[in-house]
Amino acid sequence: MSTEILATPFKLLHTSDWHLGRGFPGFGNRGDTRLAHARFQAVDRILGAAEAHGVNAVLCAGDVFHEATPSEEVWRKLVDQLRKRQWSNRVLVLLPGMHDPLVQGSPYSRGHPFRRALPSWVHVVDRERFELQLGDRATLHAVPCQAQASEQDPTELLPDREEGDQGLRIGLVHGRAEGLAGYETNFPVSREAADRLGFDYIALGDAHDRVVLNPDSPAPMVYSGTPELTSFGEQSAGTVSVVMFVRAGRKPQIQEERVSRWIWREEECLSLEDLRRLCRDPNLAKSVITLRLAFGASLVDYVEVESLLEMLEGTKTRPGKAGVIKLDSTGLTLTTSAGDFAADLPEVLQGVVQRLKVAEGATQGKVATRALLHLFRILRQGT
Ligand SMILES: [Mn+2]
Repeated sequence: MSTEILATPFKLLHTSDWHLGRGFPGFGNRGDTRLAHARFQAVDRILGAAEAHGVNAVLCAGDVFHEATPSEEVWRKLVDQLRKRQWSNRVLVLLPGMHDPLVQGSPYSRGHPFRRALPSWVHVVDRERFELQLGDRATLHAVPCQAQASEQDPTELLPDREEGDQGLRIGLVHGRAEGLAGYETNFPVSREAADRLGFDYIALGDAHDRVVLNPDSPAPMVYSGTPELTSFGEQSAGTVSVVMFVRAGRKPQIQEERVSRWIWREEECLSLEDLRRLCRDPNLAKSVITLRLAFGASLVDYVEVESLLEMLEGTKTRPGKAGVIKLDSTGLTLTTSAGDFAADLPEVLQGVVQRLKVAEGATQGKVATRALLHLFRILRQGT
């Protein structure tokens, strides 16, 4: 194959696993809607990045939607976002994945109102051997998922390079490559497919982390990863790949570009000072946090803990400093001591405090401790 320099470099933006319509019920109502909305916002940034880089094509390698039959609200939102762009020399290709396979009733099926509403520059991989000419030098070959599970390797349906074919050949499939957790259970993907079949690049979807399968091979197979994280376990998600072909027959340059906004963090505070430090963190507003508290606090400290948590979580009248937060305070204990209350308390209250302190050691001890906390708080407010 010749290695002539292309008159103009050919550029792709590869993304996958948008999971539009995904819910996040573990984060409460506010967290759920913010994180669901964040996925659409990521799509806007991806489309913007495609324009900024002047790519010829954007490939989304499956799991565009979180479900096979997303609600009209979900697919219409995507349509609205796409229709805001007026692309004339750039295409977007959407591939059905495991979550959103091409099945009956799918928005990808012909005749579905989603298809009719899409702008003309959006292409849907709606047949088994999908082929699309990208500019005058490249051809895209794509294979859709047609079920939520299958033992078939989708790359087996990709055509081999024909003799004398000097063009760029791009593959687009969704599945789990050899060596990744879960391989062989669903849509297994051979790591050698690009090499064996004469592809210049195979864009993969399914893994949410970014993975370059064969970095030393001239024919890269890459998972771009999900553009916005969906869980705490995802270490290297949040990017897209900008792929530039400068010379025919030579390995493309692959640039990783961050598009995620949200930072997912699992935090544990083992002291009040840890919690104070977290509250000063400049990235709180764009953080999705699970916060575990595991320390004992005196009455004075406990009151501060409560106000810091209120600041993080927000109230009905004030937004929280944390973007999304899920709190586990089962490890927070309240300890009271003799010096918690002023010595000049009215006699009747001193008696109450003493009786509650005795009650703390009894079977209903927790109730007594809460009562002491309430009394302490009321007395502080009064001074
Ligand atoms: Mn996925």
